[in-house]
Amino acid sequence: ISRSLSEVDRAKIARPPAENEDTLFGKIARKEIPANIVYEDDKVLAFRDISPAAPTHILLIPKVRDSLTRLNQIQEKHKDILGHMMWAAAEIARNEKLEEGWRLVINDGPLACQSIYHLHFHIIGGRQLGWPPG
Ligand code: IU
Repeated sequence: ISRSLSEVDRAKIARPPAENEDTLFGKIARKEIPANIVYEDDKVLAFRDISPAAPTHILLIPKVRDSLTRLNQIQEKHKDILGHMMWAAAEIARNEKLEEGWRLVINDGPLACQSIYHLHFHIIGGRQLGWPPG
């Protein structure tokens, strides 16, 4: 059973998302399901990762996915929201007092283990991080 479950998981990860296909993060952005929100404005939402990889592990998403499924798919029209997300990430890191060091991660696509196709930045810190990542 565990083998077939992991095959299902792998299939989900590998499957290219349809543009109109909703994700968990769409539901969180619309407040249809709860999340531990740490930052919000009209464009973006940030909440704590349910399975944290470090003492601070926050996910930052655009509220409207538009066609922002993964970084590989960005278009010129997304430049403003991407700049805003970078600014918000730094603001959140400052709020979390991560000035000694933190990491901004985007897992882009199957080989990078992207599992949810609504663009998200991982804000990770609060401990000594290793390099290179796995
Ligand atoms: P990834 O880069 O697509 O692999 O990141 C997805 C993240 O979403 C991952 O760190 C999960 O722990 C996290 N997550 C979550 O916070 N809440 C959930 O209900 C689910 C995944 I499913």
